[in-house]
Amino acid sequence: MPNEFKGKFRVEVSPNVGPFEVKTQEQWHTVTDFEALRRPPHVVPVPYCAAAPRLDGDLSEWRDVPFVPLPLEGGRPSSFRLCWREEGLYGAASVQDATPNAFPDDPLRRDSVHVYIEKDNAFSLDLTPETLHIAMMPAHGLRPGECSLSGFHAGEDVLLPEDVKARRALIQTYWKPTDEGYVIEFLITAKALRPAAMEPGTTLGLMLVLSDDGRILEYFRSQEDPIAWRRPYCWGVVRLER
Ligand SMILES: [Ca+2]
Ligand SMILES: [Ca+2]
Repeated sequence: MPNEFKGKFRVEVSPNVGPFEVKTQEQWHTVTDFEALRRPPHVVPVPYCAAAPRLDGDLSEWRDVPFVPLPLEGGRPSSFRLCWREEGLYGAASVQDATPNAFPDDPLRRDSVHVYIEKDNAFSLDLTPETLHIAMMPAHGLRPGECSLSGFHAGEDVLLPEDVKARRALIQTYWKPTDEGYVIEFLITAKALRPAAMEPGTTLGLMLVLSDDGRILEYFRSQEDPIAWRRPYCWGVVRLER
């Protein structure tokens, strides 16, 4: 049993709880599949987009961008697309949902698109200052426009300022109802992604979650875990390519 994992976590055998536990900072995590920590995740390329997508709910400019695969669930991915430019990471979600709803106070149990990013792609065992989580939801009143948003940085609700101008400097979104459900287009700006550089070769830990009335329809991640949301080593990996 190694005493070190990736040079930053202490791994100790615990005779009391399961096979062993991993200690990060002040918390203990029981790890039942230690080999999984070493398993290289599926790396998904993110293409460069020559022209900036317009955040307007029209996804025609995404036509040639492949859908983000679902490494664990299999099946045909049909919701998420990503591309990047110097100004940040763009995304589009096309969601089939007969009952789009808007309950921004409870994003995990309602209709929502979640983006989790580990900016240093360190496969950390817990949230760190380099992780962020953005939840995008159909907005109040179900009128097209900016999404209802909540955002967390390192597990704390400090990512998205109340001030609209300051918030748009970090995250820009647009949502629109469609015949099948709704679409969301977003830009997570380079500023929000620092210190990750917007250049070819940059890798980001990434988890995408699509939730319909609290039921998860699609997941982009590399490992199953009931609390994957706070375990970046379970997330997938994307690489910016040109
Ligand atoms: Ca568009
Ligand atoms: Ca719904």
